[in-house]
Amino acid sequence: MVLPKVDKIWMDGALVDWDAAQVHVLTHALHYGSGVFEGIRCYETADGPAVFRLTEHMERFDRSARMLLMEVGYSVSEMVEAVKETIRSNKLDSCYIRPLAFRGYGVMGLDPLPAPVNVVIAVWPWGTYLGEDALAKGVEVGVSSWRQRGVNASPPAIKATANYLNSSLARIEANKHGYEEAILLNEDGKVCEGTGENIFIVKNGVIYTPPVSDGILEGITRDSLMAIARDKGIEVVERSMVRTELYTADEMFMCGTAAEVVPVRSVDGRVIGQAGPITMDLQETFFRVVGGKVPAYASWLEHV
Ligand code: PPE
Repeated sequence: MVLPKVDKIWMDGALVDWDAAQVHVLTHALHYGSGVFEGIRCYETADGPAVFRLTEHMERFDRSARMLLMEVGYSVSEMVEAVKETIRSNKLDSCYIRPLAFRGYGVMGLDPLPAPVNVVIAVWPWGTYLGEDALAKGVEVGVSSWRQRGVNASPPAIKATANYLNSSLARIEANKHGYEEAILLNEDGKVCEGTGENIFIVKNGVIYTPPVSDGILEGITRDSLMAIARDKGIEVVERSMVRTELYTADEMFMCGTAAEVVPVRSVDGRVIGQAGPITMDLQETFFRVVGGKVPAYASWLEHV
């Protein structure tokens, strides 16, 4: 997406003008991918803008940083407040939110620990992620020739900037082959995730999704949809799955903060079909939840 420009960016504790949020070319993270980030969405509700599961996102940010021994310097609750302040200062009703902590300027070499850490929060309007028709009509995806790394190499559970090299390789390939998104298998050949989404299939009324131990990012949208589905009385099973199970699924969908809930129409040209009833029911409930229309899930919304 071409980045739209808003007014202010939060940088190391203060709001600065969008154009002033700059770093030196010798910033450690530019050379070694030494950063952690989050992707969060703020939605318009009847009670004003509300951020979906903001605290959980900032807790994951904190866990990512701690796994890399990175001192963010702000607590989870300070980051939560800073996100709200950034949205307010830009006067946005809905937006995408990108907190990022990275190793800064002053040190080179592969030991990152001596480098200073910078923290920023940017917000901008971000509409649909996988194209205009994706939410209603679904997308066509292909299994990538690139593999998701094993859990002992650049662990997928850490939302690190460096990890997205692999996602980008897979996305480039998928797009060049005419698919809207890629599915990554892990080194054991198990189905893992999309380049920026978790995966679900539906078979005989049961929902299946790969477990964290197969090397996925533990998505907050994934967690939300599992809870919503179980509350509807639908069985949800976390278990390993293989490529051919995707081909023979009754329904398939992907989910993530940016992508939201997207039906999958085909995998490697094997037609699954139009968006299925369970997929669309979950998608419809998801959008009502994030829009503040379902009281049972009100605690997931943090008002700005
Ligand atoms: N897997 C990966 C690899 C991933 O990047 C995401 C989010 C997910 C699963 C879903 O996680 P969650 O957002 O908590 O439900 N991808 C973010 C980055 C997208 C981007 O292009 O940048 C996002 O959706 O914000």
